[in-house]
Amino acid sequence: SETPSVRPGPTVPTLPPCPDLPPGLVGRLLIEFTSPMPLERVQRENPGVLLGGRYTPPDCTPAQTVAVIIPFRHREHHLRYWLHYLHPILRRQRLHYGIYVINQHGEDTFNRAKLLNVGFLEALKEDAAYDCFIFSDVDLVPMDDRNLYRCGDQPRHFAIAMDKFGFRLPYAGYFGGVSGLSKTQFLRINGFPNEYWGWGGEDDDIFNRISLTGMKISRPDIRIGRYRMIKHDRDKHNEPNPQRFTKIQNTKLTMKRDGIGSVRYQVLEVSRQPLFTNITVDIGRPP
Ligand code: UDH
Ligand code: NGS
Repeated sequence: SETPSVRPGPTVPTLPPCPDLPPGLVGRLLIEFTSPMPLERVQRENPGVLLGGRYTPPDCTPAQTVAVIIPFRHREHHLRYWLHYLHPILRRQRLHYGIYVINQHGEDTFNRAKLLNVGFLEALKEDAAYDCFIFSDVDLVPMDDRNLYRCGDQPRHFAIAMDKFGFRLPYAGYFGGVSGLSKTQFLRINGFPNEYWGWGGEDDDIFNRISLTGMKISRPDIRIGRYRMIKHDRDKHNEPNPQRFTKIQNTKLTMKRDGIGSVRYQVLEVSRQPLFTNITVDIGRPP
């Protein structure tokens, strides 16, 4: 009798793991928002980015798959600067990543944290391999590429030294701007609150969720966690939420029922652009 011969298939070259400290970082960066930034230019300068804003390093295998989630409405010109600066930085950081812009449909009151919950779920629908989630405002650009956009054993706060706060943390429990949680950490806190309509407090609620589940915020060195914010006026339909002060007193009670397990929304459009995936959602309106 004959034994079936096992024919070796074509050899798939396996890349070595990416080094813990990416080579070729440049450190402090010059960030400015003066001349306008045409999207065509940003596309031309980032030919390695795949449709939908996906990227994989050509020379190594990263340990994590990172979804960058941006809450969004009517900030196209901020997004162009963000893409211009961030794609080269994330590439130098040797990240395997995708960019998801979560665009709130309609003109009802804005809800940042609910959009971030939507981003978590929708990114996972696009690629079940995502295991690290970076939540970034569209108007915040890091001034140092050593501020690595990846997850660790504790939730991470990246935007700790913003120009508008004199490059200092405004208060010890500040968790706004840019933050990162692994999939496990995000699920442990039941995701983010869905019930903060309008400006303020949702980041403090997230901070409370993290503390209440016994986790600790990790932060970069203050000299590295520097950010420039693109100056802007207050948006329409994102007025300060008068309920925010009482709401952040009640996180312990509300986090069990309000979070990733209870988020309701309707996806209206998923559009894969050259430098990002644009997901337009109806998230409803305040009760
Ligand atoms: N966002 C939008 N569209 C909106 C509102 C918010 O895209 O209409 C997103 C965007 O990613 C933004 C983030 O939500 O970066 C946070 O909202 P924000 O920029 O309004 O919050 P911030 O604290 O500003 O930066 C509040 C108003 C400050 C007015 C200062 C006037 N000098
Ligand atoms: C706190 C807000 C946070 C906000 C932070 C910085 O007071 O949501 O200020 O705001 N918390 C409450 O309102 C309860 S900033 O200076 O960026 O406008 O992120």
